[in-house]
Amino acid sequence: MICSAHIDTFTRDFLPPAAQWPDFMFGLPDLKYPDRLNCVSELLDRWIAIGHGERPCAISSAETWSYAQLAEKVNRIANVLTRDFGLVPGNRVLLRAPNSPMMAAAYLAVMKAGGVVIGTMPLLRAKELIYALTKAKIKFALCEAQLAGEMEKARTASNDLKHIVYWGDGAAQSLEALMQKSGYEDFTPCDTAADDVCLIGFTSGTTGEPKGTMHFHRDILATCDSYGRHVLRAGPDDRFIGSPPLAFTFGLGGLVLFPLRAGATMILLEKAPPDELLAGIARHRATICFTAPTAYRAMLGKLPGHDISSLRKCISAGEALPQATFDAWLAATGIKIMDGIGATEMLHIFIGSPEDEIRAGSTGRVVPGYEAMVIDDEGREMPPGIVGRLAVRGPTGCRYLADVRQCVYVQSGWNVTGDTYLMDKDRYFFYQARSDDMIISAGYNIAGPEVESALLMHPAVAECGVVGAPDEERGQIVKAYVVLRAGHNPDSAMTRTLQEHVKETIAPYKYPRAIEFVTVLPRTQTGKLQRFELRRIAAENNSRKIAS
Ligand code: 3UK
Repeated sequence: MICSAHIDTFTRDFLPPAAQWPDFMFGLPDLKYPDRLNCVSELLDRWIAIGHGERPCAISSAETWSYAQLAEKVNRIANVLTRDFGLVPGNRVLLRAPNSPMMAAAYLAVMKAGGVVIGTMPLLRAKELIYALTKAKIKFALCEAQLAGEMEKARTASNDLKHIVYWGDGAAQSLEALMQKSGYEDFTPCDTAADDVCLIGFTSGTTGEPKGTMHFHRDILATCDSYGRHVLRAGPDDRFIGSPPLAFTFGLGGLVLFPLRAGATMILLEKAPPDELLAGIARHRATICFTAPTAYRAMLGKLPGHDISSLRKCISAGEALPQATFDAWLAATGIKIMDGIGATEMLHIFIGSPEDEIRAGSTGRVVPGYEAMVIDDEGREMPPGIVGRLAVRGPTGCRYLADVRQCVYVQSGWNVTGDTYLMDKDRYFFYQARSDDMIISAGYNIAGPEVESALLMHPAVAECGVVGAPDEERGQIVKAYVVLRAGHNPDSAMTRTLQEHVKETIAPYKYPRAIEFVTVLPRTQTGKLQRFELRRIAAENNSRKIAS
């Protein structure tokens, strides 16, 4: 029995019962961690100890911190939390800020002090903050002052939250002011167990209430030592940039954990819409970019005028990377985008291949350290070539905070992500759809993303979303919502052109019988297409049609 360092045992008390855990696998030699482990010692302090302290670590538009400077900020924040506010190991701390070196420092400080960090997206409203505060019984918050509005509203409505410390406003009691005390520059890492919880990632909650996924100190290193080391393969000269918020584990891994594990540099942009991401890559000579497929598409139109020759690796996740996007990016930049599927439950990417093994149209092969298979509705493993549900297990996995949906995600020791996949004989995985996004039209199963990929191959299409619309005769029909590129007309001739294009590209029965032209598509803060929203619109339109 490993001895927890948590004095506040809340996260341990609300872990799922052992029988509902996924199987964890540590076969890879890189994944053998000692029983006592604080991930921040490994990610950050180790570099100082081996003389890497003067290397650039965190860059924002305003400043550059070396490894030693970041480590000192982390120590100072950890001292403020424990000495000024009485944080004890196991306490939860909510963070609220745009991506910035200070936000990264706050993440690391909470974990170094043995606390449990809960990052939140800047756009969240008080209602969503209160949900997290209540669900995870959070007493402390660190917040960038510009985001105080919703934070204060949440404070009044929360029984749990006792202390909010702001930074960035120059106030006498600001976090920076408190950090200045002498003696705060050093902090001994809390002697946590490898399996003490250090992070709760909330899922985006597109289907019901957000779920809190709990991750251990060892999980933080495991994602770096599986995907990071074996697929991404970054080095100390790499400079990481990207758009996902750190509150989204895709962003935390890609912009903080992987760079630190490699001794590299993180470039943290407060806002990274396509223009600013491109400008950031050029200005800071970024070498590795993490973002979503839509952002690669949007950047394609804006490449002229930006010198992105420093870039050597591009990673895409969050939703499927259509082949048209892969091809266009390769043609424009010479870089093969590395697609990878990850999930908040799994912490980061578990299927995805290094550049030299990429096959266009496939998410890739399983990441070393993980196992993946396609199963049928009864949970039986399917041979190559059969479409079914994706199941995965490895060093990380799903542990929901007090949530009955644990038994939906974890079945017989496997994490069942809710995605439909096909694996070929070479063990490459091909994404089909979210299991609940399959369109069933006149008895045919049609995967919306496949129709989207076909549409995106047409030069007139900028963005699109394909869902099932209710239809009396066929049950559902394939309906496409299309954003056209500038200079193309949203008329019936275009509808026919696109329908013909799909029929010529994939099996004709999959063509969109209805096409609606729109100017934007509904997306989550993490860049995912909100298909449920399109389905709702499609169903509403339909009932209006029936009524009229
Ligand atoms: C979908 C993909 C096809 C898939 C995430 C990388 O997206 C992340 O986490 P979420 O919890 O969503 C998980 C679900 O998103 N998805 C993600 N990547 C792909 N579908 N191709 C992909 N490449 O439905 C999955 O089940 O928001 C991604 C790293 C960390 C993450 N949290």
